[in-house]
Amino acid sequence: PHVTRRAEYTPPDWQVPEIALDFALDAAATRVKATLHVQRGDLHQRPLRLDGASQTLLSVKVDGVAVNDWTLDGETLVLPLSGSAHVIETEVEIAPERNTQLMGLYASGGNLCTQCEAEGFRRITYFPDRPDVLSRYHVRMSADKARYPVLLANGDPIAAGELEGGRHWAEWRDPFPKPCYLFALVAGELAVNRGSFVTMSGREVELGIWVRAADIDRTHHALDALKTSMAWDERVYGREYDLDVFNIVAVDDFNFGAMENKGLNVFNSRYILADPDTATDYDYDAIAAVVAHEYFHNWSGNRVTCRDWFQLSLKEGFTVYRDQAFSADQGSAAVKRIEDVRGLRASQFPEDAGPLAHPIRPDEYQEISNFYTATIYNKGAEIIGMLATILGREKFRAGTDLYFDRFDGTAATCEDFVASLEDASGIDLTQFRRWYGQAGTPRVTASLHHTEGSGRAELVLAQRTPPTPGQEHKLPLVLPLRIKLFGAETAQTVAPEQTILLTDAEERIVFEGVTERPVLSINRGFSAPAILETDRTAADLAFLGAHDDDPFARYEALQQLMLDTLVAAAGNNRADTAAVVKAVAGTLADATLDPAFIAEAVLLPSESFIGDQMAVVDPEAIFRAREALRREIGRTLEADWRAAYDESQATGSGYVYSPEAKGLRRLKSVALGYIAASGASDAAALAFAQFEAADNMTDRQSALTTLVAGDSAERIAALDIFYNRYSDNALVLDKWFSVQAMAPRDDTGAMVAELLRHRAFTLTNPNRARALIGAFGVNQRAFNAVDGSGYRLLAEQLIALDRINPQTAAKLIAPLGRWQRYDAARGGMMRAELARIVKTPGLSKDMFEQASKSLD
Ligand code: HT7
Ligand code: ZN
Repeated sequence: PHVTRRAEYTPPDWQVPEIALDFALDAAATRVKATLHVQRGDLHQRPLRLDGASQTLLSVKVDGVAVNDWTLDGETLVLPLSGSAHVIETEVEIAPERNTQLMGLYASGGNLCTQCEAEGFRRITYFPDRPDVLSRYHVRMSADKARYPVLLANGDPIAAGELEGGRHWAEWRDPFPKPCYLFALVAGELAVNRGSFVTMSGREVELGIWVRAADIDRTHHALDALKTSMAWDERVYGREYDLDVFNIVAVDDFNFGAMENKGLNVFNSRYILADPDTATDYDYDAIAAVVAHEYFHNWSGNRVTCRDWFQLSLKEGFTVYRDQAFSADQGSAAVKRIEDVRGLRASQFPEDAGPLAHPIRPDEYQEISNFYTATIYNKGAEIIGMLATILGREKFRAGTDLYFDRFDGTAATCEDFVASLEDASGIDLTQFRRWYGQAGTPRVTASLHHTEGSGRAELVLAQRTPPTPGQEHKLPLVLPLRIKLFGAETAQTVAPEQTILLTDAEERIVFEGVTERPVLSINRGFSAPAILETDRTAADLAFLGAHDDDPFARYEALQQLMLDTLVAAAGNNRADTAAVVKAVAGTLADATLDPAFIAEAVLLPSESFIGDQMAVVDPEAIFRAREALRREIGRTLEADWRAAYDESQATGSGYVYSPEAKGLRRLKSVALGYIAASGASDAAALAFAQFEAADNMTDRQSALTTLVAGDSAERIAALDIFYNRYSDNALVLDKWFSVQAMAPRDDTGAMVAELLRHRAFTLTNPNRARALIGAFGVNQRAFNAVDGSGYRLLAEQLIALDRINPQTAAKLIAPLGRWQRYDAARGGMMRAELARIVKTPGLSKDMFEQASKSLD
C-alpha cells in the first residue's frame, strides 16, 4: 500500500487561484465543466498533476484549445504545460446515484449533496486535491426545477434563472479563497427555517436551515444554537462571520457528524432535527455542540486551514476545544467536563493503548479518512486545553488572536499555532511540543508523605508513557497538574490550589504549614490527559468524594473508589462495597449538589473502563461484579432512589430544555435504573408507566432502556409500541436498534443477529449501520461472548459494509483490535477475524489499513 509521510511534504507545484465550475445536475449522470486558472510555482518544469477518481473524462482544453497530450497516471490527470500560467478546462461525467461511499457528489433522500473532506473533491472533477491549494470559486448549477427546486453552494448567491425543458440555474460566488475540501453544493426539494444575525460590526447575516418540509418544525433548536454560537465566537474569540448568508442543510445519509463547508454546512440530520417527542436531552446537547463546532470552523479551519492532512488536529483539536468551552458556558461546566472526560476515556484512551495509537500529528497514513479519530479530535482538544491552562486566559486569547491574524487566508501547521501562542505569551513551549509527536497516554504516579507534627508534606510525582507501535521510547511531557491539599480532620484547605508543571520523569514538591494529615486532590478539572495512580486510601477517596470543592475531582474520587472496588470484585478479591454504598448515599443526600452532578457521580464506571484497569479483561466477571454492586446500591438505598425519582418528576408540565430540567430528568433516569437493579417487583411496571406517560423522548428512551435490560412482559410491549409509533422516523428507529444492541442481556448477540435481518435494517445508511453494528461492538459482554460469535458477527458485517461504504466500515473495526487485552482464547478468535478481513478480495484501502495494523 502507498504510504504518505509528513516528512515528505513539498509545496504544490501549481496553484489554482480561480476556479469556475458548471454542473449540469442529474442523479444518474451529472456533467461537470471545470475551468482552472493555474499558476506555476517556484522554478520547476514539472507538468500539472490533477487528482481524479471514479469519473469519466470527456474533454481537456488548454488555453481554449482541445488537447490530447495528457496522460493518466493511475487516476491522476497529467498535463504537460509550457508557460507559467494557463487556463485548463475539463469536462467529466459522474454518477451521484451510484455513489454509495457518500464521498464526492451523491444522492440522499432524492436530493443531491457533496462531501469533499478529506479527498472527495477528486471524485467530482480533476483538481489538485490537497488543502494547501486555495482558490476562489464561482459555481453554476443547472437542474430539473421540479426535482431540484433549491440550488445551494458556498458563499453568496449572485444570480438565478429559468431554462428550457423545465430546468433552472443558479450561480454562487465565494470570495474567500478556500481549499477544495470545503467546496459544497446541494440540490433538492428543501424547506427552510430562516433567521438572521447581526454581527459585531453591524452586518446582517441571513441564516437558513434547510430540511425536508415535514421536518421544518424540528429545526428551531439548531437555529437557536447557531445564533448563540455566532455571538459566543464574537465574545470569547473576537471572531465575526464574514459572508452575507450562512446555510445549513440536513441529510440522512452522511459518513460523519457534519461538515463545515464555507457558508454551506452539510449536516447529518441527527445533528439538526429535534423536538421533545423524538430527541433526547443528549441529542439536544449534541446538536448544539455540533452546530457550534461547524460554525467555529469558519475561523479555525476555513479562514485558517491546514497545510496538509497531518495537521488535521490544528483545526479539529482546536475546534473541539472551542465547542466544549461553548457547551460548558451554556449549562453546568462541571457536568460538561465529566462528560468530556468520560468520552475521552471511553474512546481515546483505548485507542492510545492499542494497535492504532498515533500522535495528534501523525507521521504517516495510508488512508487519511482513518485519521478522523478520537486522538486527533479529543486528545487534540485536551492538548489545546493544557496550553490554555499554561498560558492563562488572557495570554491564550492574545495567542489565538495572533494566530488568526498571522495566518488568515493561508494553510498553516500545528507548529504555526504553537509558535503564535509562544510569541504572544513569551512562554517557552519547546518541551510542550512533544505532545504533538508522541502517542500514548502518560501515567502519573503521585504519593504524598507527611510526618505528623512536622508541618511539612512532600509530594512525589513521576511520569511514564508506555511504548506505542513504532515509538518504543518516550520522553517526559509537560503536564499541568492542578493540585490542592485538604486537612483530613477539618476538611479545610491546608495548601491552596496551585498548578504544578510536571516536566521531568520524577519531581518532588514540598508543602509547608501543613498542620494536619493532608489528603491530595490532584489533576483537578482533569487539567492533564493522564492516567493517575495515587496512594490514596479508600477513606481518602470517600473523603474527597464528600468534600472536594472541585466538582470534577469530587466526581473522580467517587469513580476511583468504585473502580477500585469493582476491579477487586471482578478479580475475586475482597471488595469493600459498603464504602461505595455509603459514598453514593452521601452524594444522593447532599442537598447542596446540582441534580445533574449527582446523576453523574452516582453512576458506576462502565464495563469497558473497568476492563481498562485490568491486566487481562474478563468481561463476564466484570459484568457480574458491576451488576452485583448495582443491585446492592439499588437495594440498600431503595427508599432514597424512590424519593429521588419522585422529586425529579417535579419538572413541571411540558418539556423544557434547560440545565435544571435536564439535570432532573437525568437523575430520574439514574434512579429508575437503580430501582430496577434492586430487583423491586414493581420496577417493570414503574418503567412502563414512565414509558407510556412520557411527554418527551428522554424519559421514554430511559424507560425503554431499563425495560430492555430485564425480562418482563412490558419489555416486548414497549419495544413494539416504540417501533410502531416511530416506524417512519429514521433517527428514532436508530435508537430502537441501539437500545437493543447495547442491552445487558444474555441473548443480546442472538437479538442483534435477528435485527440484522429486520426489514428496517440496511447497511447503506451509515446511521443505521452504526446504530446496530457500532452499538453492538461497544457492548463489552455481548461482543466478547466466549464462543466468538460476536467477533464473527462484526467481521461479517464489516466485510459486507466495506463493499458499500469503506469509510464507515473502517471506523467500526476498533473493538476487534483490542485482542491483546483479552485471554488467549478470545484474543485468538479476534485475530482470526481480523486476518479473515485482511484476506478478503477487493478490500478497500481504508479497511486494509485498519485491519492489518490491528493485527500487529
Ligand atoms: N471536518 C469534518 C470532517 C468530515 C469528514 C471526514 C471524513 C469523512 C467524512 C467527513 N465528513 C465530515 C467534520 C468536523 O470535524 O467538523
Ligand atoms: Zn471539526
